[in-house]
Amino acid sequence: MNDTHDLQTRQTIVRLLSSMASAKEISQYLKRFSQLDAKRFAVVKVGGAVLRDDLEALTSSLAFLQDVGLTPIVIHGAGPQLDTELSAAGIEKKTVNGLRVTSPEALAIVRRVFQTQNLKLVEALQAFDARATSIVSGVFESEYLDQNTYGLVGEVKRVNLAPIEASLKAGSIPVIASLGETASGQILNVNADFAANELVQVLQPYKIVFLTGTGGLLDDAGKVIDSINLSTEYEHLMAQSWINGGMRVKIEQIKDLLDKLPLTSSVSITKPSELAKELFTHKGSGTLVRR
Ligand code: X2W
Repeated sequence: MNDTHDLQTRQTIVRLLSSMASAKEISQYLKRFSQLDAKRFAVVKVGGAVLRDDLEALTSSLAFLQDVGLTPIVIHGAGPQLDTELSAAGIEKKTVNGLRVTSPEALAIVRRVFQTQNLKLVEALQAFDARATSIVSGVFESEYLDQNTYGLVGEVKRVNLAPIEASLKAGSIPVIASLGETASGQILNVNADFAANELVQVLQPYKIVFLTGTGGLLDDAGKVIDSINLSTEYEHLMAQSWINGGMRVKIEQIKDLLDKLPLTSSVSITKPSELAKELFTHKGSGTLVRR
């Protein structure tokens, strides 16, 4: 780290400290996170929309974590970018159960777009003096989900941690694209939320963060819900008529995921600019889900 960057970092930390919470509160969280094994700190899922709309806040928030000695593991999608590029190539969009039906012609574009989006984030981080490693293959060992229905779409069978561990060992943020490959080397398109869930089950991290544009799960008035305790509120929440289809699925997926993790793990849904606040303050910012 050079001196200018050092100074910038200190200024950023001071600004954050004074705007967010007491120093005592922040150091409590810092201490807790620092005691975790590097692999078990946090998995951060970044949707393609966030890469498109909020790259600067995303980059500075991730770089901030590295500045304070914490290395998140980042897994990203590229949904909206794929929509744009496939449509420009004259390939009509077709989804079944929310998954993109992927032809061989589409896959060539999917691979290119994932590469581009992955490098865009890695380069943005590096321009911010953060260390980041591009990982676009070799993590998600997959099989065809159902070739007749979805084409070249994968279901993750095994997660290979070696590239992630090598990156963490070098103190570099692993930035992983959600592409899978079969035992015979066929690349497959994998839904980024599914890939993140598989990764989380293997790593068992303390924090799982979904970064979205909305900044959290929204209530009937469109306000971010602060926290959800699944052990006491799940039934009540699912009985609410205002919980729409997409949100219902999201809450169910989070419950399934947390059921497979230690009780100390929790899921946060927030936006990039609020990441530090969500991680380092009692009040948080976004929706905290625990069980
Ligand atoms: C997704 C992969 C990208 C993704 C797709 O083709 O859109 C399948 O549907 P977001 O931005 O996180 O939604 N794959 C099979 O999940 O990106």
